[in-house]
Amino acid sequence: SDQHDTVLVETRGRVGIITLNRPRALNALDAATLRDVVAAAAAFDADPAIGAIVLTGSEKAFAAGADIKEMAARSGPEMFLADWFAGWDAFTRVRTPVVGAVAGYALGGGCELAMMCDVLIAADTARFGQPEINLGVIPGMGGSQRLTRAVGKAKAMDMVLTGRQMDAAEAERSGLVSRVVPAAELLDEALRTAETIAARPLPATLAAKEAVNAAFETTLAQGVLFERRLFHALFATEDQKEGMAAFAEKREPRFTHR
Ligand code: CO8
Repeated sequence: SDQHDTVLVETRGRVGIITLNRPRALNALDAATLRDVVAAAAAFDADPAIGAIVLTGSEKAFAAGADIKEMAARSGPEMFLADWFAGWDAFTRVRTPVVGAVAGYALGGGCELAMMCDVLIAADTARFGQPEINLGVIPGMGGSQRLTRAVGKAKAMDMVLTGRQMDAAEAERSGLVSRVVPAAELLDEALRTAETIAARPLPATLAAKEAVNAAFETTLAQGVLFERRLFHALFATEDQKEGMAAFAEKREPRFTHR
């Protein structure tokens, strides 16, 4: 396992694991964490031996927000000229599917980072919130947009305007997370899910992620057309031929691209 300043990076089979590791700051996301998470994710993305990524934190906190102490004294022009938080966009450009595994606090930037993951699994201890309003600001890493798309206007307005937290059950009810599991099973469940994804034919996996993400960027007609063209393109892959032949022959497929 590889040591960075703010994250632990390891691989298990075809799964790359990134663990936020600033326990004394409840994994608050400072500039060094941004650098390390993006670098680790990009390295896994470039590694053909990795088919899925798990991003997780600690038992107590996935991440308790952007690092407030790092930002507190900055001026408006400084924030603007540094384009504070823009670096996180690189995390959303990772093509390899990312499974987020959240236990404890996912607040502010922590909630926003969780929402950048593709599949989000929560421990029953997870708490999600956008408390920035209590600091005199608003979400700055996409929360007002991704939370609204995830849970709709009613819940998003409620959370962003009051700063109140959602527990894991409400997060699942609201469609913010894919599944809730007992805290002791969180990492196993996330790893199993990532292994499942990593075992699927890679061209279809990458196309599937692009197609779902297109739903957030396009009209319905454009999105449906984009999906259909990707679907057609997959007929140019060995894995489509093998997958459909294996079905007809009632045997397990042997995929080329994984
Ligand atoms: N930034 C920096 N340090 C933090 C953060 C954070 N977001 N969250 C916790 N820490 C630090 C604490 O300061 C404390 O450090 P120290 O021991 O040196 O005092 C340590 O982590 C442990 O935290 P607590 O002692 O507070 O632990 P508790 O268990 O008592 O409380 C809470 C846990 C409820 C999560 C509490 O820590 C908390 O409320 N944290 C802040 C939550 C928050 O507001 N998050 C949103 C951050 S803002 C954001 O993400 C979007 C951008 C907005 C810009 C804001 C500019 C000012």
